[in-house]
Amino acid sequence: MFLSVTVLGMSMIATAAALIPSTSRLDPAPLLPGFAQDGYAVLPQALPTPLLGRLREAFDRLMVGPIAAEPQSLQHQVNRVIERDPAFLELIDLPSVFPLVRAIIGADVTLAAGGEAYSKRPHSPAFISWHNDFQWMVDVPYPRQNFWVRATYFLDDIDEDTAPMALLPGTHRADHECPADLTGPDGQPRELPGMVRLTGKAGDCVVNHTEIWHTNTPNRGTRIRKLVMLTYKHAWMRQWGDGHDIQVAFAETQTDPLRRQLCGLGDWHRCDRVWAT
Ligand SMILES: O=C(O)CCC(=O)C(=O)O
Repeated sequence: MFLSVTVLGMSMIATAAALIPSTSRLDPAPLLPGFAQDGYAVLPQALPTPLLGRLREAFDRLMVGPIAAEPQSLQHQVNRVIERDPAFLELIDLPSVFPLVRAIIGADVTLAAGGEAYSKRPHSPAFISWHNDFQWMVDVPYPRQNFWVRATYFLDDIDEDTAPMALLPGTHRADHECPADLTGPDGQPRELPGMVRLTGKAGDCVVNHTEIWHTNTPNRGTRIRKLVMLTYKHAWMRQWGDGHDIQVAFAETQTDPLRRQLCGLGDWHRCDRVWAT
């Protein structure tokens, strides 16, 4: 028995926003019920075309070194991308995505890390199987509150063969962790009833609750899968360490109050309840 939760919502792409012009400011209200039910939302064409072009250029430039150093790695990763190119920095408060993140987390929203670029090579198995992101935490009961939200930007089209992330809608509300038997003996994710593969077009964005059960899938295609991920949290949580965390010197270069807050500046104990958002 793979799935014992009773909360598998199946509205899937019903959570998707109606097509929106990517330069306009997103109204998050219509998306919130679907996000609460399913644990994710799809924002088609969230990236303005000129920004998508600059992101692609920056992504390819940043990946040259890591790919040359370890060509056989299943996946290559560059951390703290917002510090490395202004195109990535633009994503942190993007009007077509950030209002949803702000609405989910709340006024004390901050970045959980400096953003990651991920390059997954063709003809490669899944590099990670079914999990919820804070599965390793002990003594934090389920169902869990919304700790973190992740925004994943597609820099190229992603079809069923291009290693789409897959998830099980509604499992962010499960009363237990993601079971180990969702992974086969070969370490690869099993096919599960109700699983949704997050395919889409270049420029799309997926926002997900990080406790939803999710997995990578094999890249059976001939193209590299290119994603950029930003994660957000409450101000009272620590950033992810291990080279992911935004450097204070970089944060101090920001002048916009919201960006300074997002980069972790300012007290987390704002007893006056005054936030930049
Ligand atoms: O990149 C993917 O397809 C999934 C990544 C994932 O599961 C994770 O980072 O937690």
